Amino acid sequence: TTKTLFITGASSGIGAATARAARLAGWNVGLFARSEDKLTALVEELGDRALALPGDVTSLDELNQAMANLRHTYGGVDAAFANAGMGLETAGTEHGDPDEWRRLIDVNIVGLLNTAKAAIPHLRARKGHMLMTGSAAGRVHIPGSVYGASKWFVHGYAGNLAEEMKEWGGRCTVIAPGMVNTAFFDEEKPDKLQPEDVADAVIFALEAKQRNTVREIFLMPSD
Ligand code: NJP
Repeated sequence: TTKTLFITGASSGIGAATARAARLAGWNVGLFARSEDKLTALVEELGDRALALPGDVTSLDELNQAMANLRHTYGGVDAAFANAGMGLETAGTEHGDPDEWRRLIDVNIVGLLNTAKAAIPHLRARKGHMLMTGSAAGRVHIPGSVYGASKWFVHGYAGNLAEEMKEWGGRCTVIAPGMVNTAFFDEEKPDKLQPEDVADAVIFALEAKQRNTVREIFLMPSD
């Protein structure tokens, strides 16, 4: 049977590239993000094995509804990629704005927890796989220390969630890219990763044999 992947932040960048790569690899895909118009356009491109699921990761209710809708459409959910996230050039400490810190933490941290909480009851039924986008920025603090710390959280959480999921045969993976050419940064630079390159890493982890777990992938531009 065809497997099904749920993706947050699917309207652009790494999430959209992963949706395309997963369809090519034969997966059904559920596309979650706030921009309904972009999700609809992507479904038109990908066909009837893709489903638009508009919503905001800061809402557990919206995620629960999306997961139920995805299971209803394709019969189950095998994997979930918690990829939605925001950057903040001004997320430093001395010059940062506490209201902006809270917004960033709500999306990058609470949004991740909400996504895992909504996905796990579905994944459990299929010994499924949770993937999330961390960052090499957790080590080097780009773009801003609060952003870097929010991505460090992803890595710390994943190691612990992996233990929870092991109890029922589930797997957990963090994809940690260096800088990627997406809407995340304003300027295009040739020395960045392409979103398709990050998508390849996601597919590698997804398609690893069930007896193996890819725990973390650090993907950096070679130069
Ligand atoms: O950026 P972008 P990326 N609820 O801006 C969605 C991490 N990362 O692909 O809601 C639901 O093209 C937003 O959709 P919309 C980064 O931290 C990046 O680069 O419609 N969705 C869009 O689809 C992030 O975790 C780099 O606006 C929400 C997506 O998130 C992940 O990669 C390096 C949302 C953002 O797509 C994907 O970012 C690195 C919400 N509240 C890690 N807020 C890099 N680009 O260099 C946002 O190490 N989204």
